[in-house]
Amino acid sequence: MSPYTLYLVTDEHLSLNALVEVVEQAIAGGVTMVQLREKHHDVRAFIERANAIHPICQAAQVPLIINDRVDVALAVGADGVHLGQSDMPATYARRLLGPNKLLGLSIESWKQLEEAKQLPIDYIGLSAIYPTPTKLDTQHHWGLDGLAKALQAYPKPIVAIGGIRADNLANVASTGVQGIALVSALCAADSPKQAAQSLLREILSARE
Ligand code: TZP
Ligand code: MG
Repeated sequence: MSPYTLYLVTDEHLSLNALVEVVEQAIAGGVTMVQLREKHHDVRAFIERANAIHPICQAAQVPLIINDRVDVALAVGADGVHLGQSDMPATYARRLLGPNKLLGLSIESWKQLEEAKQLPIDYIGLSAIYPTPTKLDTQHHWGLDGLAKALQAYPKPIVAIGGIRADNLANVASTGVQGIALVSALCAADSPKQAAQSLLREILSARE
């Protein structure tokens, strides 16, 4: 199974205890990748939160990706970084991270997707598939058609993100996209473990 298959992106509003609980449960339910996404914490708290979930990811051999910050990823020995368009340029990030860390980049337009073909990255996050209350400033909504065209246009793995929930996940997965990234469908679930189990089952059966 691709490591991108069921990709948990953590909700920045979770307390430290709740974050640990969500990551533990989501991994127990089958998530294949975890991104620690922090937008408002200072760097010290970011490192503290990364250190709290890193051993859980390591024990399960689930890669831990750090959002935005190459320095935090290097400091805690995470498995990779996910960059946005206003973060450190991918070429610099690759130089600092070396060849073996995973590097992802959020793509919000066709122009950015074309540019990404030349960059030293491992995958792109196609942002956003649908509008979502989790991130209110999304620029472009790709929809299923845009996703299908992006899959034809871009040679490396694509992770779909934005507004994907239990009721539309099968449609997204049936495009053949390599990964599906979710914040609220996992972090706001009553049981992140059960949510991960059933979402993973749906992805795998939609791909058949
Ligand atoms: N990037 C694009 S949309 C998004 C991010 C981080 C949020 C996705 O959250 P949800 O709750 O899965 O719609
Ligand atoms: Mg970012």
